[in-house]
Amino acid sequence: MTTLHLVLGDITRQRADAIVNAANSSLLGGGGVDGAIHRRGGPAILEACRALRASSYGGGLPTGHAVATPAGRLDALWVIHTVGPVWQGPDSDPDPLASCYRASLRVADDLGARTIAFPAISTGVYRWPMADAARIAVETVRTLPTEVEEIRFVLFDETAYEAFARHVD
Ligand code: AR6
Repeated sequence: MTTLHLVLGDITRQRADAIVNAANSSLLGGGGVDGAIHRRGGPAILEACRALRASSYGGGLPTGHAVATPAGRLDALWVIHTVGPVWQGPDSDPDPLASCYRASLRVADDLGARTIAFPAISTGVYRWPMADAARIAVETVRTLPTEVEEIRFVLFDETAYEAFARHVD
């Protein structure tokens, strides 16, 4: 059985088997969650990302895909990097965003992770409206078969928390 939890806070302060990073396709860092994860997790994460770029992901990680690295100094075993889509307006296809959650959970299952912490992917620099992103996130993880026992959404502010709370009992 999988339980869903919402937490208001900083994802880099979470303890979980896997922490999900809202990365970009370069895997080489950025702002927002990505910057915070690399800062607190230390250079081991970037080193592992560089190794991925030099091997399986020479062209970068495509949107909607996910890949794991060690978590460095974070209180986690792995960071699962996924690349959200950039909001292109009301006609934006929601599937790549749903795919980030599906792919991340698949990677978590492959790793044997039992707890996973997600940020609100695409809702910062990539501008996806929070209400819509929250609905997509919760509906996607709810309907996916997984061995993960706890899925935690870590929301950075009250607006994000409330948007997710609307979809979680
Ligand atoms: N903990 C939890 N949530 C956070 C944190 C944190 N420490 N910091 C920000 N948020 P973003 P994106 C929230 O921009 O939209 C990067 O430069 C934030 O308020 O991190 O997928 C990457 O390298 C927002 O609600 O990710 C990419 O280039 C949510 O996390 C690009 O940004 C996601 O914001 C990815 O953009």
